[in-house]
Amino acid sequence: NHTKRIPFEKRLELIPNKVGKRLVQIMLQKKTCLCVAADVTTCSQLLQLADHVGPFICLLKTHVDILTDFDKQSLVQLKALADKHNFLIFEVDRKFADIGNTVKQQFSGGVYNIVSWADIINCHTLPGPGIIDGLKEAAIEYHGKKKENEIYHGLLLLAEMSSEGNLITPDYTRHSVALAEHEKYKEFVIGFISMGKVSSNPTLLHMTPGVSIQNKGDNLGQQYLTPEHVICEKGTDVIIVGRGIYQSKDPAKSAKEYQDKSWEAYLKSLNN
Ligand code: 5IU
Repeated sequence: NHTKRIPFEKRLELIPNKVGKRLVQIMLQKKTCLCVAADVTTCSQLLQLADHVGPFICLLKTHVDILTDFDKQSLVQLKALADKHNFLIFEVDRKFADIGNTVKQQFSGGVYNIVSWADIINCHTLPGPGIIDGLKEAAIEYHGKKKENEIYHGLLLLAEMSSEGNLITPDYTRHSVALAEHEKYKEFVIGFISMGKVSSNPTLLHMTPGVSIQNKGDNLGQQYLTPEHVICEKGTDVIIVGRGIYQSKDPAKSAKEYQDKSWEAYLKSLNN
């Protein structure tokens, strides 16, 4: 964590995955390190939130299985909003955690058909490398037999969690980092969900949940740090903010505030 931060412009040239590249391009264009966690329960709330916070974010994280009225048409509209405001969609809800053969089906099948609309997904590393292989196969099959470096999906590995008492150990994190850094996955794995920088490989992105300007935590184990702390002290790249934005009176205004704080912290961390 003591290595100097490399500017996103430099990292952009090194990142092999298309989604990872696209994300960093958006961050630079819009000057934002903000991902909004849209944990709302209806499609209309989701679309409204996406439209309000869209201008200020690089990424929108969804939990499709908490929507009471999920329908595919709303996803088409969500995609249109992503194009309108220039952000990517991170379907994180699954945190895939099963064996390769099962996650392959969960990713590409079922009512959600995640492979057809999500740009970024994530998974636990608990099952071992087979989980990455299964997801990668599904991504490649969906896009037809193109060259490997044309995979149009990015996978984040869950290297650390924000919740109090979670069972992830430093050793588990190190193994997750080793998987992400493996040559075999460099076209597909774009980084981590972690509490800060866990790898010095400049092609891997770090995204950190448990971020709030106002609060210290909730009554179900969530623990919060400020945008500045996770970017400057912990060295993360993207902050993930849920309730701090969608529960505020004016989500667009709050999103702008988090965007500004995230970008200021990024610029400050370049000089650290
Ligand atoms: N999230 C966490 N912590 C984690 C992981 C995911 O908070 O370790 I992995 C998700 C859960 C929620 C969002 O969708 O990030 C944080 O939302 P709040 O900002 O509302 O706490």
